[in-house]
Amino acid sequence: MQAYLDLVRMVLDTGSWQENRTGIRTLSVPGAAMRFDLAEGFPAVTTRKLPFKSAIGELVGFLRGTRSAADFRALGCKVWDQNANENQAWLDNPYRGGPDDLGDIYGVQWRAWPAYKRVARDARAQLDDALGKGFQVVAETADSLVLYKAIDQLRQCVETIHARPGDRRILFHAWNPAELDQMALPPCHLLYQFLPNAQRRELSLCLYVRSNDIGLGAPFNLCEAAALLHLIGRLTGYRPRWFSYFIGDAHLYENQLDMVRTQLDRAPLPAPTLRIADRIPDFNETGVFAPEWLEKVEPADFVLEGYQHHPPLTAPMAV
Ligand code: UFP
Repeated sequence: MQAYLDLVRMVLDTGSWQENRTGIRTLSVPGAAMRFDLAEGFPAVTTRKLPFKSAIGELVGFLRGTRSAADFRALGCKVWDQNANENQAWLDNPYRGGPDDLGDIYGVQWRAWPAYKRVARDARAQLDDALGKGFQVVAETADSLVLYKAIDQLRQCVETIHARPGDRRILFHAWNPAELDQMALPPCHLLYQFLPNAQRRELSLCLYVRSNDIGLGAPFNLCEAAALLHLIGRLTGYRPRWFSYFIGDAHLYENQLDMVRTQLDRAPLPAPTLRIADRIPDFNETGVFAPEWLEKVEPADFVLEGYQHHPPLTAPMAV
């Protein structure tokens, strides 16, 4: 995790102070990146204790399309409680469905992106094509039909890795402009692209994060995305390899500076490894292609092995 410590150092050394909606200033840098070779180990922060169970609980919630902080809590993740129930802008939002509701956040877009098509009334071939792909007519206007389908982007990615690994279009997106106003928090990690290497049977991932809290958010987001890459690699029979992590606004909140400075005084420890439970079939070993494990997987199926870390450190999360 030297790459993470280098990023912290870079933000401390070159960042400039910015005001933002949370009321807590940040030291910010516009544009940053990290790259990890997952063959060398799992990118868990070692200069403090990573909240691994919480991060995995959140990932599993996303995989199930969860939109309730109560569901995240049941999976072992409490990070959504404040966003659901204490952020005044969300409490006043007409789309909030009651206590614990988070709206159409990440997982809803990953697993059920609401997609519409408009087809001219006389375009019979287009209509047949859309109906064949699972769209349904939901409205009519004088000259056209409106069709709807919830797109499972993640499942489509897994199926494409399996069927056409040379495809350069294997990605899923959470930034749905039509629904940004229906979310407790617009997505931060928002674009995931998978890059299979069929010859080496290696799978790589590029992730784009528009806004990243480097103290608390980045270690969490790194862990989740790397675990997702491991899971998808297992389901498709690919070894996880390069994980590239691109950040738009990379920032440290003023009230986290002590925490990260303490981390810079600590020497990073060897990277742990991630083990995924045997019950989840490895396509290479079993020949069983079972993408339904995307929603059947449980937090306990992810185990961090050989994790050495320095003592825990905490800082408040800006909401
Ligand atoms: N944030 C992350 N990672 C996440 C997430 C939030 O770093 O996965 F959901 C941080 C980034 C930023 C704040 O500090 O939360 C979101 O605020 P904004 O929408 O104003 O960028």
